[in-house]
Amino acid sequence: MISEKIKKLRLPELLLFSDGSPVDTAEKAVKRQAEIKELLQTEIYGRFPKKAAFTYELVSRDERAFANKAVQSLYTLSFPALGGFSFPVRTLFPKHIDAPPLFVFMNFRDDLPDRYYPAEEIVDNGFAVASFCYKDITSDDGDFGNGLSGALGVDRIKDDCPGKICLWAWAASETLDFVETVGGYDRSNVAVMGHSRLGKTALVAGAFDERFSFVFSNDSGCAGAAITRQKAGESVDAICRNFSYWFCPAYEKYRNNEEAMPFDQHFLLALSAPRRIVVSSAAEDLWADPCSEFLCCAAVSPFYEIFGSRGLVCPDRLPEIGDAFFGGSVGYQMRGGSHYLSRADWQKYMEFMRIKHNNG
Ligand code: GTR
Repeated sequence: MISEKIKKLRLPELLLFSDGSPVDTAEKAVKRQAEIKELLQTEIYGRFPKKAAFTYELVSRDERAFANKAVQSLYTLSFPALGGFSFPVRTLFPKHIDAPPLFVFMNFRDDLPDRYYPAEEIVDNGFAVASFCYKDITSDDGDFGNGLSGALGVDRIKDDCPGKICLWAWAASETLDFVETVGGYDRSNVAVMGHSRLGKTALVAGAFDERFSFVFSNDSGCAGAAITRQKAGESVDAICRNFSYWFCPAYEKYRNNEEAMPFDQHFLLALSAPRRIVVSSAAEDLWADPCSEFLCCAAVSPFYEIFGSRGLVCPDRLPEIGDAFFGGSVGYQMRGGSHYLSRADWQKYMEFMRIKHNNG
């Protein structure tokens, strides 16, 4: 049933190189990932910026956060080679665990507590968090003259110049570089996570930085974890009408022309293989389209199998509220309710990390 649905989508082949030769070994799958990385940079997200050296400064620290259960710190990261561009990063470490797994969490706001960030509950569960607010990287609009975008001199004339998603994803990678210098967490268990536009961003960050052993994409929909072909809700045309600046200019040519795309969103998920992914949907989030998000997880699974891992493990039916398919390296879960990053979603991500904990 699922394979029939996927066949009907007539997706571009993940397991064929662009010259038509087969991708049938793990070694070839890695080469195919390099090809796909290039493709997604030229066709949708733009060029991922180069790493940059940074300095950091501790701004404030609360050693007794959340009833003395956690240490919460605020830092500023500065990038001298980028004209002094800087952004704030918050860390939160539980005290009762020496090397907790870590979330690099991109949020819409910088406050704590926040409705998308149940911080106390996360540390109580034994997880650490390094977070930043995406608007501190560059604004969420078509102005490319501010923040990281201004510092890089992004030129929107170029077809493959980075869109905003790519710039926010770069900041997730730099945040991880920074946390590595601070230490105090389990380096083999680091997740990158975001919701909605930042769920798309989490997938891009995971694609470009292999240190993220877990990639969590919450309600990311169009240009995130949903297959674009025959998608319900938001289309390429709709997303480009409202948010063309999230992407490189080349993406525009697929407006009302999805069939011409030499990729679909399972290509993006494939860049994180064989690392672990969870795609979450909310049942009422028809704009994101839960069904297309689910099918994307199924469509990337054969790519995981080439690496000798299982992709999505699920019954042969469409998902229902309360499903959490966590048997393979590609997880999918659907909760009831609308577009939101809820406590229930966080609980699922923590559960998945506990099950799939890397021991070395
Ligand atoms: C919507 C947009 C979606 C999604 C969402 C969000 O307006 O159409 O693609 O990213 O915003 O980020 O909240």
